[in-house]
Amino acid sequence: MIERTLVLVKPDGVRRGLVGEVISRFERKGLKLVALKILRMSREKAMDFYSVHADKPFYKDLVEFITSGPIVAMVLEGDSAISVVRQMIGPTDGRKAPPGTIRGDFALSIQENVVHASDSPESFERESKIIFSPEDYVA
Ligand code: FUP
Repeated sequence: MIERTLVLVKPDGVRRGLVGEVISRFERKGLKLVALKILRMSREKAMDFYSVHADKPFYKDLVEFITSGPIVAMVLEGDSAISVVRQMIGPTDGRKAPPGTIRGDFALSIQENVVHASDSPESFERESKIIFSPEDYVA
């Protein structure tokens, strides 16, 4: 089934110059970019974006981190895009993520793990609306 998913290159990935690497991996896989922007998340949007983690001990740090610098946000489209992209980024903890995944190849941290990707169609619907407007998408 053709799906869309949201990917963020987080502030650590942008600072380290990994934007091209991340986009390139998804393009080579065959996923299509349908929206793309660079932005700095406001505190309000970050709190909303990570609201599912509001009761977790790491929530405050997570909001601080995602607002610490510019991020690159994109919407990718393709067959089973949500699960394909989740496989390509690897598990949350960069130390445990297998080589060949983005986090496995570029992260050694659970917080500074280079990328975010939606984990379900419902997450995509909610998260993408925080960042993109309908006019940001290619026709
Ligand atoms: P993921 O879906 O793999 O991005 O991971 P989660 O939704 O479980 O967590 C969201 C973000 O919270 C992670 F990217 C990093 C952060 N986090 C921590 O900082 N500490 C933790 O113990 C778990 C997650």
